[in-house]
Amino acid sequence: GVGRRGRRHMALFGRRSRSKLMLFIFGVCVVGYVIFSRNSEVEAPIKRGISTHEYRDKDDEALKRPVYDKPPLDLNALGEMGRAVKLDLNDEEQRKQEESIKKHQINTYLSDRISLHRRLPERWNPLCRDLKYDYRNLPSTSVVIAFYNEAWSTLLRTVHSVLETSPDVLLREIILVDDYSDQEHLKQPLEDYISKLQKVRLIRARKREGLVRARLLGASIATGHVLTFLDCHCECHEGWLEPLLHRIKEEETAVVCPVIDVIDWNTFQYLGNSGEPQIGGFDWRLVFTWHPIPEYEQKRRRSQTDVIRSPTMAGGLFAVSKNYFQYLGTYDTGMEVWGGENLEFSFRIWQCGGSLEIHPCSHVGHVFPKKAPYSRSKALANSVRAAEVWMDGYKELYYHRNPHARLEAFGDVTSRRKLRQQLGCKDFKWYLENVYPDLNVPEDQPGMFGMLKNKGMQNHCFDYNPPEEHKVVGHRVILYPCHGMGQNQFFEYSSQNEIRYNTREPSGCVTVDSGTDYLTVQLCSKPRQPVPEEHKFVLKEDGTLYHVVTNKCVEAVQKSNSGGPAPVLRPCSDSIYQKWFFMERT
Ligand SMILES: [Mn+2]
Repeated sequence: GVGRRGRRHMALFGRRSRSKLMLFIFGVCVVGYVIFSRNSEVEAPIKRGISTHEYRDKDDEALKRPVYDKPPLDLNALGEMGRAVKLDLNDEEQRKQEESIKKHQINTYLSDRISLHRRLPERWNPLCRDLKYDYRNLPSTSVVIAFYNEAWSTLLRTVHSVLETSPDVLLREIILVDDYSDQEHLKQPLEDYISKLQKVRLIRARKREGLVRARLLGASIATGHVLTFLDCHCECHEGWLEPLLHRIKEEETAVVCPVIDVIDWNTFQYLGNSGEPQIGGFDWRLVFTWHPIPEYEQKRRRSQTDVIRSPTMAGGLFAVSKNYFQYLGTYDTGMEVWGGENLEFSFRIWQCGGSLEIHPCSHVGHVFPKKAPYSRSKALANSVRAAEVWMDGYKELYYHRNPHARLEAFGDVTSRRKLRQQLGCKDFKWYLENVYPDLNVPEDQPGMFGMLKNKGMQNHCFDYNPPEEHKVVGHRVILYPCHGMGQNQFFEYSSQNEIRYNTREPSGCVTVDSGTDYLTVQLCSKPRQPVPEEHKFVLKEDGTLYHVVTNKCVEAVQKSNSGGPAPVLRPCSDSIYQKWFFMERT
């Protein structure tokens, strides 16, 4: 039964690892905090006095009961069933709405007018409905939600949605971690509000800790077998929790993410869809990326409701066995604020013997803000820590594309490297070959990457600015004063004769803009696929850049038909404007 299982886990790894984790937190972070425990249930390993026998007589419907039922459905209520909302506002109200967007990068003016208990439409794969769960034997979970100056309604909608969609028998508690917010509504008013809610606890950091240490603070007082981390502006879909816990019961070394559905920051429309979710990757700037599920992974899965292996996680939302999280070395507490910690954790999970998965039947809505609400200034140091500990020689591919990262003070990583050694983790080559074979791994042969400079036109380099963050193709390559910062002036000449724009993933390849003499960028062929002839340029010993298909050479011209200097295809000559060379840095 639930009770016996709970106690067994306590005996096995509950108390001891928890106190270790506490010591760790105190030792490393030297953090003071206050705990507001608003209900006494957390002390008892068994929630409520229901015996195994009584459970057995009830059907799944009874076991599925959430901590709280949602209020009766009012289809006319604003935003009900995840519908988009547009308010009819006068000037004054309009001004207030704009202000709220400025402050939170989320339309919290509108959020405040939507029920904290609204329902979401059913958007999961219909097959998910047929999955049965053994509620009596699933592990319990503590949901940890860290926040910093979060708006009232987005935070509390998250809390209510967890309480109203999580089976009472599975949810041990919700732990809210206040990462030293200074806004008034998060002080006494929040304490008063949650004191009326079952199973909700609040813990406050005594100084700004950042996401990583704030989450660990929450984890340190968690009593559930599984830690489920959520962001503080989420809405859980019915049935979101069971698949995560089921998978962890089945495989304790699995770290499982829900499908993250978009909630629009301006209309609060729920944009979940029941199709196949995307998985996580990264590019060589160590920026997280989304991708469709690769074919080899589709073949591995036996059913559409099977978990999907993912090379990386987006960051905010996942469930992990508390015991396994501890074994893996929790988080890198040397990481500040946020950014980069998701990739570090992803590399560590895979390289140290675990697996990172997305469960297609677990859906959680997340409000993606208009833009990042607080500084990402620490994200660079965090990424460097990830590269230094986990990427071996491949970290050079990152540094080549981000020369300024070499200068970043990233602190001491000795203990993290030691952890890697102690756990006997595999190397990054193994990770790339086995977990992320679709990622193009640049060759970066000496002298064949960096800025592509012209000999005749002084200090002018190939420059490419993709139209959007998520779309690499479609613009023309221009020439621009060389800046040596990598990024949009970074190109790599491959052994397959491509000029690759591969700071992004998937990478782009320079080719001729058809019907013109200008150069543009198209997607490169996939790893192990043949290279299209139009992508082939021969960089000769004398610096000539010869385009094979057109039988022309790349020349720097001062005035292109779009105005500024650009590389164009011209009949080959001895002109110094047709001579090019790579330079790593200025
Ligand atoms: Mn978020």
